[in-house]
Amino acid sequence: MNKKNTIYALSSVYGKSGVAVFRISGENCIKIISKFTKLKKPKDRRVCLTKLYKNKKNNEIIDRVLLTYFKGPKSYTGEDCIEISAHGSPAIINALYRELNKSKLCIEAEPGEFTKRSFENNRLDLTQVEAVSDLINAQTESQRNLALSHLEGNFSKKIKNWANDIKHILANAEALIDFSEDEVPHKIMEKNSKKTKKIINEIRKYLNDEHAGEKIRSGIKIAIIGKPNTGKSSLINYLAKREIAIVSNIPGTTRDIIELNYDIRGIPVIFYDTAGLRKSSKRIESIGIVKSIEKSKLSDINIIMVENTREMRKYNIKEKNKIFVQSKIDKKIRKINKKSVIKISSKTGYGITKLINQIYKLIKFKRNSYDNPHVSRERHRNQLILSLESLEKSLKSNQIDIKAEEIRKSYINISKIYGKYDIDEILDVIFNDFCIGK
Ligand SMILES: Nc1nc2c(ncn2[C@@H]2O[C@H](COP(=O)(O)OP(=O)(O)OP(=O)(O)O)[C@@H](O)[C@H]2O)c(=O)[nH]1
Ligand SMILES: [Mg+2]
Repeated sequence: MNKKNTIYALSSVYGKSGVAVFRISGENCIKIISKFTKLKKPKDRRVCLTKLYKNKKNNEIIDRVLLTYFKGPKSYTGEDCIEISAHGSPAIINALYRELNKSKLCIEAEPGEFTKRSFENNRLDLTQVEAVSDLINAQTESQRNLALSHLEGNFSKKIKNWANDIKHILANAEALIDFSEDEVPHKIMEKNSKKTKKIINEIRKYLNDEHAGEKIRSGIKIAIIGKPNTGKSSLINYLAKREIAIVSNIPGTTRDIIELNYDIRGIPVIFYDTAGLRKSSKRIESIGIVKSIEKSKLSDINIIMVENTREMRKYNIKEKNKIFVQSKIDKKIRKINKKSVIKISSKTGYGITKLINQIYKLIKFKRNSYDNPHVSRERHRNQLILSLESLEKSLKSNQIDIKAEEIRKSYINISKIYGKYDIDEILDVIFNDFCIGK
């Protein structure tokens, strides 16, 4: 990627819409404004209503637009930027693409290139770059909250504080190597150990969060399992408010896993309808059953559909990860006489709210993800663990040079979270998730 190129992209979705937003970033912004408009000197961060000309001499207009100029470095990318809000018509969008291309003043941006420049120009750190992508992909309140908190820098502030403390510990350790003991402050070793222990405890406590952030990002997995014909597919259809799964009174109807994305009071969950569990001689059904068992193991919660207490004993799943449900309660059936078994009907909707409340009870997170943001990616967690392990090793050694080496490793690993060291390979992974215009 050539940093000197001025780039442009449609930042809103292509098609018919109220407004189509084009974004331009780079040193040719002013030239572009003077080529396409009659504006004399655009003011920084001021919106102006103006005509965009295809040809200024014969007053050939592309559209009447709102144009905002952001002078670098105080812009999203850190470079001169323009945002053009045109009418959202495919014809106008196409004309703008054509004319911007023809001007040779800018080239079309690659996915995530605006944000990449923002990172390169120190406008955003790596956790904030990731948060931009998460915010765009956010479907629920908790995802929006978490992404926004990371974008505001709350998470990296926390990490940078630890990194800063580790850097000081490292500086002290280096001083002990380079200078004799009477040249350095009194009891510096003890103070270093005390500080290290404090950081270790804080990071350990912080990581003990049931992976809430990662779950908020990717959705909480809930498998609906049980014997054939117990009403699993009927339940997922009721929740989806449409027929996403085939329902029949023939046991063994469902074979493939069927997914439903769902929002429980802002928390994203994914329900999985699975093949009924039984011994089957049919090949395809058996494959489905193997998949059901795998899905059940990989899920955070299992909704287990049962018809009697005997069936309940078969499921060896932790208490906090399972909910027993008896369906078809609208029919004349023998009700299971246990309060813990939620009785529902997928025909009338009876008991479904109770079931959703019970799920919410199991999945709601203690920590407020905005003010005290969770680790939202495995990448962050892995780096924190590496950093923590090095701190622990540094405490175990009595040799100051080994101590210093471990503290340095700890510092490098924690710094990689917000992007200071060897970040090229991480960048490629992150920007693969981006869309054009961001
Ligand atoms: N009256 C009534 N019938 C239900 C209810 N839930 C399911 N059924 C019926 O029970 C039969 C089996 O329902 P399914 O939802 O296909 O059961 P399943 O557990 O998905 O079955 P498999 O896919 O074979 O494992 C169908 O005839 C449904 O119409 C309910 O709440 N009330
Ligand atoms: Mg089914």
